[in-house]
Amino acid sequence: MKLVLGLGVTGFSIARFLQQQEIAFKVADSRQAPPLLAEFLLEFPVVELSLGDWDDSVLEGVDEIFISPGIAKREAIVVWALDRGIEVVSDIELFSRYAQAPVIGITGSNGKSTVTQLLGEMIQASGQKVAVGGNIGTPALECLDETVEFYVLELSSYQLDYSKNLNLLTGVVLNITPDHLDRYDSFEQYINSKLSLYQYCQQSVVNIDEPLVPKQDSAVYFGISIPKQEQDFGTVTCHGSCYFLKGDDVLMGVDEMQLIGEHNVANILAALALGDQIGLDMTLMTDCVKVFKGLEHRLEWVTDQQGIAFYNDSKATNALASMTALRALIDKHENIVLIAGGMAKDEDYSEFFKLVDQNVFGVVLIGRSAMYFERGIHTAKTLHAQNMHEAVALARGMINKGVVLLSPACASFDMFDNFEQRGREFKRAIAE
Ligand code: UMA
Ligand code: ADP
Repeated sequence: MKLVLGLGVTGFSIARFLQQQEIAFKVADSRQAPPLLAEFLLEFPVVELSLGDWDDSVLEGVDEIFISPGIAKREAIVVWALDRGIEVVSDIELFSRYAQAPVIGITGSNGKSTVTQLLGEMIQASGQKVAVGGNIGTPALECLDETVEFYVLELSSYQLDYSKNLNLLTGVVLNITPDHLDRYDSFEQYINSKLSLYQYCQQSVVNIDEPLVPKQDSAVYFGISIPKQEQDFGTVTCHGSCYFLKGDDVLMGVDEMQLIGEHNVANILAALALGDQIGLDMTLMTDCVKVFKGLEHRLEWVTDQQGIAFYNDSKATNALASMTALRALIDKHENIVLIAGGMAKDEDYSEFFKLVDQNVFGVVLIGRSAMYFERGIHTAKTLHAQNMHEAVALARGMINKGVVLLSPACASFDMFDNFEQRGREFKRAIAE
């Protein structure tokens, strides 16, 4: 008997898959009312379901557990299972046992979704059938299909932690900065979790600018500077213009990409390196880059209204992500008004405050962290708003020309369901 732990989208996809395979299973979730409960009861009326505080009796007769990534290793149920010698594995590992086509794995602290989506679009443009999934949103098991020719999976450290046997054609750890430290005993543990991806890769792509990723023989490298070897990817600046390179070959101008910011230059280089490694045509890939507009809520240009450009960067839930967005905009715009705040992370915001003070004209503060941010910001003008409509109205009133950027540097749960809802409210407020 298998046990499915967690009834979010991952748990649901595992249940569906096991049912299809006619493998017996039961389900447990530590929440009394997990998000997909009603749908589950409708679709699986006779499957045994345990809700609420973990109880070790649920492990009786279980020979393997398929676990959702949101459940930490320190949770009692995981500790009990491991004590009893029961295997605890991710949905990604289950997926790997059945996937017939090559799988490309993408992890890192930032940029995963952007690179995953762009590579998916490149493969699709090459006329091959591709399925894109994993941490980006669609659970990997939902992607399984015999007609698929390539799988591109975004992998979180949580998913890697519960995996032991993946089979990846190639993969990349884009970058590593402190994140999810509530789940790890140390930063080193988080680094090792990310780096574990490479042990499953037949080939690999490595960011030469990321000192935390060890150099590897036969890897393809990417980085912002001029490539050292002919198979590597980088950039060069010549007479004031910057170009993407493979070895010595100029691929396209950086100003031809739709995305903005140096972080996106790195993301594009990573996608080009992965695509090249799996044999995609270079012109076809650069054509994709030229039209790729990025994902919703990631430094997404919304509209220009009377000289003010609005950007939605609701996905920026930590200081570093918001600093990345600000750095992408400050060179091009003089007046920036930032909408920030929410549930602050347990991290040091001092560099973020410094960048704001040096480069931002005004800040509209929202959410629980508003007073904390107010104390940290000294020279930029600050205002407070109770909701997104008020925030947009106040931000618009602060400048005649320039940029209004929603980049909260905080989680959204104090005012919104998730970062997507926060971003959509921002866009609705602008439209109204
Ligand atoms: N939870 C419980 N008890 C349980 C099970 C879950 O309290 O028994 C809680 C978890 O602590 C967590 C929440 O429920 O706070 C959701 O966890 P989950 O594992 O059930 O989540 P899913 O709905 O299955 O979604 C997961 C990923 N979520 C997490 O890793 C927390 C989704 O990534 C992913 O898109 C989806 O699988 C498909 O692969 C989200 C995410 O926030 C976007 N990921 C983190 C990130 O990107 O930083 C890693
Ligand atoms: P992830 O899926 O890893 O969360 P996304 O592609 O969704 O990453 O981007 C989320 C945010 O992370 C972006 O809005 C941007 O602020 C920041 N970001 C993206 N790519 C990078 C990168 N290569 N380096 C640093 N920050 C980045």
